[in-house]
Amino acid sequence: MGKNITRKIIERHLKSGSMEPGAEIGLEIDQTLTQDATGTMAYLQFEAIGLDRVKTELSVSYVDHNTLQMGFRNPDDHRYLRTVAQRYGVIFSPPGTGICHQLHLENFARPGRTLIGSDSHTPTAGGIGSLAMGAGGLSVALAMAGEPYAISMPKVVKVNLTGKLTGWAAAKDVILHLLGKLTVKGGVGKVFEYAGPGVESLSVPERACITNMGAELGATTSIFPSDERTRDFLSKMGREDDWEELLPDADAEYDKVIDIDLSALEPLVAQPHMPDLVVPVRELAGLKIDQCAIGSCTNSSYSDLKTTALVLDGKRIPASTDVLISPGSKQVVKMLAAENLIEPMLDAGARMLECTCGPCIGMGGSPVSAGVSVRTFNRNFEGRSGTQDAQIYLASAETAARLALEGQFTDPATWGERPERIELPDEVPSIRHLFVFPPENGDGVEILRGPNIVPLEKFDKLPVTIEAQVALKVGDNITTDHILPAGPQITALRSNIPAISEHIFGRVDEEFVGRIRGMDQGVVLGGENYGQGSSREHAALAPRHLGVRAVVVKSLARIHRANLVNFGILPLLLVNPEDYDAVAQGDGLTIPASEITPGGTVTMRTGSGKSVEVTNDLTANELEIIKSGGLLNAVRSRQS
Ligand code: MIC
Ligand code: SF4
Repeated sequence: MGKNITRKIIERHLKSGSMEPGAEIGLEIDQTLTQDATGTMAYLQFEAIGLDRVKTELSVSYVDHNTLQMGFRNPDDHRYLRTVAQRYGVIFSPPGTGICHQLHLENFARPGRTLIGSDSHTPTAGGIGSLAMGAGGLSVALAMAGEPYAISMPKVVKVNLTGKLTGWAAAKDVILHLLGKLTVKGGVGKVFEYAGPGVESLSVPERACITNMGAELGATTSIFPSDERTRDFLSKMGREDDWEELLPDADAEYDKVIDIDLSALEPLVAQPHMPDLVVPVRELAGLKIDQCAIGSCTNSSYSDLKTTALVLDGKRIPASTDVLISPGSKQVVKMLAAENLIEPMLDAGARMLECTCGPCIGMGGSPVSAGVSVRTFNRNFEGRSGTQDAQIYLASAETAARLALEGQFTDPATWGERPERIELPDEVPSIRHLFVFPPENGDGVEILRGPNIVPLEKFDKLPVTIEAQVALKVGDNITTDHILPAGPQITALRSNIPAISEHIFGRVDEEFVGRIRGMDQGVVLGGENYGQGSSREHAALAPRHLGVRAVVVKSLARIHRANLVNFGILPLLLVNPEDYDAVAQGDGLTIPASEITPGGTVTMRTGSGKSVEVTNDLTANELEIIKSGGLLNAVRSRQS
């Protein structure tokens, strides 16, 4: 049987398990990345494992999410990250150098390698042919300790690209098109592997835009082949030696095929408040726009921003539209500066921000009340921008720049010629000297911690029977932004679980924390696709700190499910989805935890005597972890 590239990489890295879709496999991990908002916890956990040095081929710690440094917490975290990286052999990327995924693509990602990152958009590196997956911080800590990363063997979907992008259609429209078709849970358990004659028409940054936002499909990851265009990109980045060819066999088999004719795509936009509510831009003509934000790990490459500059050149943005631009890396800024492309953006009235996530995670740049904001980002969940009633639309850089000039949605048919599609210049300036490389031996490095960095707590084992109350009942598609909001104030508490726990579900129900504190143990009842979105393990760790012992839902998102397991929370699935209606917030629940077996069914009883059947999709290993009170306990007991 001919092999696809996903299978080829998995086969090379397989440590345990069989490659049958759905079976648990253990993968050797070559590279890891962390970012500041999830990184402090990941390195505290790595320290708790007790090794002297990371065991990976390459590990990088980026600081890009919270660089506002309002008060001591943030800078304390950054200093901890710098010193802990030096101590254990991790490369450190200082605040402002760039967004982790953009920097990793430019500087470190390699075709054929495995990468896990404590950020859900780690699949960006799939654009260069890495098998790159988002994970919780603890999973990344264990990978740095040389442990295999456990996932369920994904199905592989071939996305067969034909034709070529035309007019104002961009790579972003490829992934928006897929999201509109498949929805935010359409990718669960799958890898999207791009293939077909249309692949070669896309540059590596365009491919990376597509694999980046594959995260919004709920996919395990997305990947492109490594071909001559990949080689060209790596050689321009001064890394031709990192190239290897990685193509599917001519007779490669896939679990499913989806065809996309690139020539037929038009500019698309995702409407509030989900990335899958996709419509053509033309359908919104006439809607006034208060803000445009261009950047984020999806669309902050040199080609995105050069296109933006060319669209804005010589024009003036209306004063009623605020335009913010955050480049993906200092390398991008240097290239734009070298070609005098910053001036047209400034002259048009746009604001240049630091090379960070910025408005994407609500770090400033919040829209006006009920404001319409067109963003080149990947998520438009309600409230994520920092303005609860803002209306966030997601589009490509060219669409956002063009709409910024109009101050309202217009039909792309009226936009005239688009600027030429941008290729990297032959000479790309390096910023490699800005990374802090670790010494050969970090023994003498002192790790500096501020008062915001609170040591990890030890969790108890799963009780034989969970006697709990339903602390909260929520609906479908609950995101980790609902569970733990982002923004500068709350993200500054990522290294302090007791403090950040005060904000759990704060945006959904302000009473939640007070209520669960009054209970011995709590359960969260949810609908479909519970925990979609970010990889922040705090969305499992902090609820566990507050006493959540189980979530009972219709279905779960992959990374959040893994985080629940890592912190000893039972992820239970309703056997009959209609039982969701039979259980109310505040109901007592008795769960016979010790009777739970992998894939088995048990009966929960409610306070009013109703029986509700729940099952699970846990492996024996995962169940063992939960019973031990979480992965760190399980690893400690395996080591003793
Ligand atoms: C996000 O885009 O939601 C984030 C912020 O990058 C998160 C990580 C985090 O919450 O720290 C993610 O995508 O994993
Ligand atoms: Fe940063 Fe936004 Fe990308 Fe998350 S999605 S890594 S917040 S730019």
